[in-house]
Amino acid sequence: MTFLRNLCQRTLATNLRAYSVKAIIKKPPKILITGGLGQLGVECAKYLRRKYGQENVILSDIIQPSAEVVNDGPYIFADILDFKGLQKIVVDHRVDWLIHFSALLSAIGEQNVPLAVRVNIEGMHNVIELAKQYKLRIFVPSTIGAFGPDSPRNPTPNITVQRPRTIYGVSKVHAELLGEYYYHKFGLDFRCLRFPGVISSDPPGGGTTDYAIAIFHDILRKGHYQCYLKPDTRLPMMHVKDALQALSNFLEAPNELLNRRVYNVTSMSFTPEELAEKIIKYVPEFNITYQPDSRQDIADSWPQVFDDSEARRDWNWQPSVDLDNLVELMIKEVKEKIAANDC
Ligand code: AKB
Repeated sequence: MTFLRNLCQRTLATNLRAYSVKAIIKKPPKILITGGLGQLGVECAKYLRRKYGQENVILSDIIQPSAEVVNDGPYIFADILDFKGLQKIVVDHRVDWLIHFSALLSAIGEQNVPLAVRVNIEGMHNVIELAKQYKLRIFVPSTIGAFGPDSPRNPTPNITVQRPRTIYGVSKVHAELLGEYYYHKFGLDFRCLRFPGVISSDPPGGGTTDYAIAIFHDILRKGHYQCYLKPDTRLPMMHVKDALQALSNFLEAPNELLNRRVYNVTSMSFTPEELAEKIIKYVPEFNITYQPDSRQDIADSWPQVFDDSEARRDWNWQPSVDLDNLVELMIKEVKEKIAANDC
């Protein structure tokens, strides 16, 4: 009896050891990030390299990278409009996951619609076919901009009327639907998060929510900010730290947990006036003026409060940065950025 019990315990221990060794040596995914020199790419690469190893995350774009980017890890040229070139990269680097950031944002897209169609729509066709051919897991960000004036704005649920009025929004609805279609038709592991305005210390890149980044840069440099939205324009927002946390948790979430391929995520909602009131605590002498331009029409058609309860329920999404933390973090991070650039 004792012999049998000892034998069972030894077998169990061996199995457990084998299991944990297997868990430890599980091969990390090889990840390719397109549009890597946009707002999210560099920070995303840093975040995922800490998790999966420096060599396993390849940043790509068609732009010349800074020395800092090159020193941080693998960086390659990749044109999302060149299908063959993308095939070569996936084969040469044995890519498993694709994070497709390349896109023209809402305000800049309106200034060059043909280019937005090429980059946002044709580019999406290429990467989705690529992901299907090579059985890649593919992440494509969508946005609050995928909603329009007919959508409920407060709150905006996961499934509702969309009908956006910008080419950016139209291209994102197209990406969402195409991804869902490839999932149902071909079993493609397509994953998509609808992000609110993402706030990071990197300079803004042609979006409508970018006032919430520009305000910190202008106030800390000049003590004054002229806002292109009205003071009471409420929009959903999140700090980049939360955006990357959401992206990474969602990419790792087991398929069985996902009831959808596209989820809303958010952290908070505020107006320029409310943001300015918080900033005054740190920079009491600053001054803000308002001169709304064409971006006001875009903002007025977007959600004010985003309902992300499905993401919270299905894969346990939880933001960690609220408005108070956001202002504190941004003051610190933008000060550091300004100091580094002035050196
Ligand atoms: C934009 O303002 O265009 C983007 C977005 C909300 O997708 N930041």
